[in-house]
Amino acid sequence: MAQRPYIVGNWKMHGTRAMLSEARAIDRAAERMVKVEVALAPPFTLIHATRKEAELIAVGAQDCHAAEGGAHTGDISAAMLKDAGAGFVIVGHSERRADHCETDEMVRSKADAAIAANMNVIVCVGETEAQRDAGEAEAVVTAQLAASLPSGEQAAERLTVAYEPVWAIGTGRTPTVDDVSAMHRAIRAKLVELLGEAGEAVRILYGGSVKPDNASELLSADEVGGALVGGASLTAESFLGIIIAAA
Ligand code: G2H
Repeated sequence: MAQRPYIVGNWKMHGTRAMLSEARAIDRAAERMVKVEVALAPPFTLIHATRKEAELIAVGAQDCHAAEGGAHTGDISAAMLKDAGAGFVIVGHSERRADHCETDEMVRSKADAAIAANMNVIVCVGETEAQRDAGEAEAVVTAQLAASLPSGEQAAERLTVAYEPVWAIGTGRTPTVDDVSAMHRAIRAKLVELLGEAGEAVRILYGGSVKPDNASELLSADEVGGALVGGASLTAESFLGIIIAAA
């Protein structure tokens, strides 16, 4: 049976408790949207409350530390996130790779930590505009993928990949459908090379300026199994527009 589209909202560093009403509204509507799998990744501070407010959608985190615990001031482990109600972790988002100098090796360690805590993981990859202009996009993305994927037997079944071209994030610019298709086919081929048959079932999301009015087109591209949505996930109205487009 074909997998349902997976639509994940990434609230980034947005949201205080006042935003829980948006999570509640998304959750209530998700009840009627059996054709789509919906998830939200609020900031750490709202994970527990979102889990309590939103009964149907999946709730996750935007990052975790690679260690189980210890003297890491200001950091948070996968087990702590799970305890707070998170079922998945996003790792390797380009904003973290840029703001926190996260390498592929660090991303892989975080993904391994999430899986060790029995959580699902969304591993993000994507090229910069300069890399695309230089004709290096596929090589960059498949190399990132090979170096960032979690290891171990459980990896494939707990893994989702998100392709997010850095130049499309929060800019309102998106690749063409043909470009998205080409990159997602390349990612699929790499997943199969790395994971064997299990790589066929790993969902590949597109992320970067997904909006209600372009979601349907972007989701129609080859091998696109859903979307990772930033700005347009901050209100129930726009996020539901994307969910409806995916249904
Ligand atoms: C890409 C995306 C969410 P936005 O980062 O991960 O954000 O939809 O705002 O481009």
